[in-house]
Amino acid sequence: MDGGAVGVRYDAHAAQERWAAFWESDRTFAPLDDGSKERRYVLDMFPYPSGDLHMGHAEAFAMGDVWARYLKLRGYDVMHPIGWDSFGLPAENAAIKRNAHPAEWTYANIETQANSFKRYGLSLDWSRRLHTSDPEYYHWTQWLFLRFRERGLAYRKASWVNWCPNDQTVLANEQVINGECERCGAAVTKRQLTQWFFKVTEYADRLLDDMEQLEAGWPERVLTMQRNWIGRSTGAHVDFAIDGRDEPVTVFTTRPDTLYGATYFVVAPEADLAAEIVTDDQREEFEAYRAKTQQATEIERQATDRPKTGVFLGRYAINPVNGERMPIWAADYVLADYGTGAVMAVPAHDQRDLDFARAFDLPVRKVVDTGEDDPVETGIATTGDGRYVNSDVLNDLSDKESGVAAIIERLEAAGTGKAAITYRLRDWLLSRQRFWGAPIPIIHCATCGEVPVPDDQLPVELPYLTGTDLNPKGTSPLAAASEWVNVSCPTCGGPATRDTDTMDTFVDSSWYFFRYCSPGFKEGPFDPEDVRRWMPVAQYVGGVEHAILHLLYMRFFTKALYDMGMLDFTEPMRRLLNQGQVINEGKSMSKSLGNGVDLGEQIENFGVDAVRLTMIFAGPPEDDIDWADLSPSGSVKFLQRAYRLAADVTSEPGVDPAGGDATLRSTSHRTLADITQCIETQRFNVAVAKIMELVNATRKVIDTGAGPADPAVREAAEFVAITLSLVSPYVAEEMWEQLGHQPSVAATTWPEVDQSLLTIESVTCVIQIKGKIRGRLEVSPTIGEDELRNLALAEESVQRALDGREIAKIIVRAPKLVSIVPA
Ligand code: ANZ
Ligand code: ZN
Repeated sequence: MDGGAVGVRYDAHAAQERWAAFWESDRTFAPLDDGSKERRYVLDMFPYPSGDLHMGHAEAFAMGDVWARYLKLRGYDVMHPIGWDSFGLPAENAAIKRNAHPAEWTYANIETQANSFKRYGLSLDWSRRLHTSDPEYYHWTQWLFLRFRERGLAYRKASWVNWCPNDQTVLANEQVINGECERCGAAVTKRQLTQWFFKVTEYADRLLDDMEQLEAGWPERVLTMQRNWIGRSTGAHVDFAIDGRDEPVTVFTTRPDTLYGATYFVVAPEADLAAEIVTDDQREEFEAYRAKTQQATEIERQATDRPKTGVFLGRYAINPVNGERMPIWAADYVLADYGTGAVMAVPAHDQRDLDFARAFDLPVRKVVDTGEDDPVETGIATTGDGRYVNSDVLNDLSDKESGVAAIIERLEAAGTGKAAITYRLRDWLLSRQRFWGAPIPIIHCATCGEVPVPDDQLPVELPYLTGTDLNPKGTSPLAAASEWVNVSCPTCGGPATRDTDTMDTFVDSSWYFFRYCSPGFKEGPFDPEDVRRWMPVAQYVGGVEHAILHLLYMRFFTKALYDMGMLDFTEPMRRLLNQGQVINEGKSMSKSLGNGVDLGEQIENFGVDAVRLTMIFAGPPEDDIDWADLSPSGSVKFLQRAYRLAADVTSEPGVDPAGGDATLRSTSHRTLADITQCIETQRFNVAVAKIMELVNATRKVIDTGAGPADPAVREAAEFVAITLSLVSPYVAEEMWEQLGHQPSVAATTWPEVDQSLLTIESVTCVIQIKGKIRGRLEVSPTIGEDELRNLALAEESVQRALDGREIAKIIVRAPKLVSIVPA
C-alpha cells in the first residue's frame, strides 16, 4: 500500500536539533513590531516551574502553537511569548526539605523547562522571557500594589480568614475547594487575623456586565462559573430594632415579601453582633458554641444533612412591619461573611430555617399559599409563587414580583429597609505568611502607621533565607529576618518594621501579559504604548482549572489599570481556549496511581512531531484525551508517509500548477478550504484528519496516476507541508527543504484557496457488465481502486445483473469505470 521511495525517511531527532537551532539563530518567531503587518498576540498561560514539562503542558502548548503558527502564516505579526510563574509554595517546601534556597530549585526547574520548550518546537519569542520571582519583575508587582492602595483598592483589616493548618498560611476563598486547601487538601479552618485585601467587590458589577464582551470568544462554561462565583443576588436590606440596643440590625433577604412569615432571627456565631448582644445568662453556653463552630470546617457547616445546631442569645428583634418580637439565635448555618451575617428566618418558605425551627420548636407561619401541602405538616418548605396570606397589605397579591415591590415600597416609606443587591464575591485576600513571594512594600511605624515604601526604594528585595528558616511557624518566616525587618520610617525616620507578609502568587500572574509587551521597561510595569499596539490578546490558551481564580483576578487588574488611565480596553483576552486534560487508562495521571506518562520518554520514542500530532489528532481541543487509547506510533507512520511525498516530487519549485492533474488540484484546494475552516473554528483534530486525506490522495496520484512530475503533485505536497507545520513543525521544515525551498516553512504564507477549483465534488462512475451499462455511482474523484471495486459489486443493479454468477474478470479504472466480465 505504502508507496514512495523505499527507505526514504526523515530522522525525527536529527530534525529536532537542526531546526530548533535554526529557528533560534534566525529569530524566526520574533515579532517585527514595525507596523508593516497587523499584530496578533497569542498567549499560553505561563507555567509554574514544578519540574520538567509534563503531558498537560505538552497538550496546552501544542494547541497554542497551532494558533500562533497559523496566524503567522496568515500574514500577521505574531507575538507568542513565554515566561514563568516562579514564586510559590512548592519551591519553599522543596527548599525546606533540602535545606536550600527556594531560588535554587526554582531556577533549575526553569532551565529544564526552557530546554524542553525549545525541543518541543514551539514558535516562541524568547526575547520577552520573564520570571515573576526576579526582582526586576516583582519591583512592578510591588509598584502596582502601591498604586492600588492609593486608590483604596488595597487595604488591611482584621477579619475571619481561611486558615490552612498544614501550610500554616491563609487562603483566599477561591483557594478553598469544598472546605479543603486547594494545595494540600487539609481541612480549612477560620482564624481572625489582620490581612491585606484587594477590593475586587468594587468591580463586581463590571466583572459581570463586561462579560458581554467575552460572550463570542470565551467558553460558556467559564462565563457561567464566573457569574456564579460573583453571585449577584437581588433582594432587600431590612432593619430590625433590637430590644435594648440603640442601633438596628440589618439583614439581607432575597424574599422581603415573606417578612410577615419571619418567626425568629439568626446571627452567625462568629459575628461581632452575637458576642455583643448575648445576655449574661446565655453567654457561657454561647461561647462554648462559638468555640465549637470555629473548629468546624466549611464543609461541615454547609452540609445539609447535618443536624441544625444553635444557641438562643436571650434577646429579641422587632419585626418592622408588624412589631412582633422574635427570639434571636446564633446558629452556624448562617455565615458571618455573607450578606450582613444576620438573617430573618422564615421557616415556612426556607428549608434551612424550617429544619432549624423543627429542631428547636420555633413557630412556623405560612405567608404564601402555593397550593402545596402545609410545610408545618410535611417538613418541606414551599418556595414557589402563590397568593399571600397572613400578610396584611400583601394579601391581595399573588405573584412574587409584585409582593417584593409592594413590601420594598412600604419599607422605604417607613425608613426601615430598601432594595439591595448582595454578592457572593469577597474581597481578595492577598497576603500570605510565606517567604517565596513578593514582599508587601509597606513599613509599619508606631508614629505614622502604615507607610508605603517610596517608589525609588523599590523593589523591596527578599532577604536571603534558606532551609529551616523557612519552616512554617504561623507567622511569616520573614518576621525572623530582623536585619531586614527593622528599618527607619521613610516619613519620620523613627524605628519601624517592614510588613513581613508576601503576596499571593495570583497577584504576580494578574499582570504578566502586560509585561510581555514591554520586556525590560524601566519606567513602569509596562509602556502603555506597547500594550496599546499588542493588546487585547487575540487568543489565550490554558486549563479550565483557572476559570475563576486567575481569569477573574486578571480581569479585575485590567479594569483597575483602565481606571488608572494606563489602558484603553477593559477586557484583556479576546478569545479563550481551555484545553482538556491528558489522562491515562481512564484516570488522571498521578504518582499514587503509577499511571503517569513521561513526556520526555514519549519524545525519545516517537519524536516531538508525532507526540504533538497525537495530542492534536486525539479529539476536540477541549475534551480530555486518554493517552492509552492513542497511537503515537501510528502518528510516526503518517509523518513518514507525508515526508515521502516531498521526497518524491520531481518538478521544480515555482512550476505553474495550472496544467496539473485536475482532480488532485480540486482535492487539494477543497481540503485546504476545509483545513482553514477547521483551524478558524478550533476543530484542530478535524484539520489533521483532512491533512491525512490529502496525503493519501497525493500518494495515489504519484503511484498510480499522473506521477511525481505532475505539477499538481507539487502543489499538494506543499499544501501538506504548510498545513502540517502548525502541528508537526519539524517534518514540515524537512519537507519544505526537500521541496527545494529556502527555510523556513514557518515564514512562508498560507496558500490561497482557488475557488474555481472547488466545484468538482464527485464524479460519475459507470459500471459495465459485459460492456453493457448496468449502473452508475457518484464517487469522490480520489476514490481508491479497492474501495471502488467493493462499492460497484455491492450495487443492487449489479447484483441483480450478475444473478449469482462468478466473476471471471474485473477491470477498475478509478474513479470513472468498473467493467465486469462474469464467468
Ligand atoms: C428570608 C428568606 C425567606 C430567605 C425565604 C430565603 C427564602 P442567596 O440567594 O444565596 O443570596 N441568608 C442571608 N444571609 C445569609 C448568611 N449570612 N448565611 C446564610 N444564609 C443567609 O441567599 C439569600 C438568602 O439566604 C436570604 O434570603 C437569607 O434568607 C439567607 F423564603 O431571607 B432569606
Ligand atoms: Zn514614622
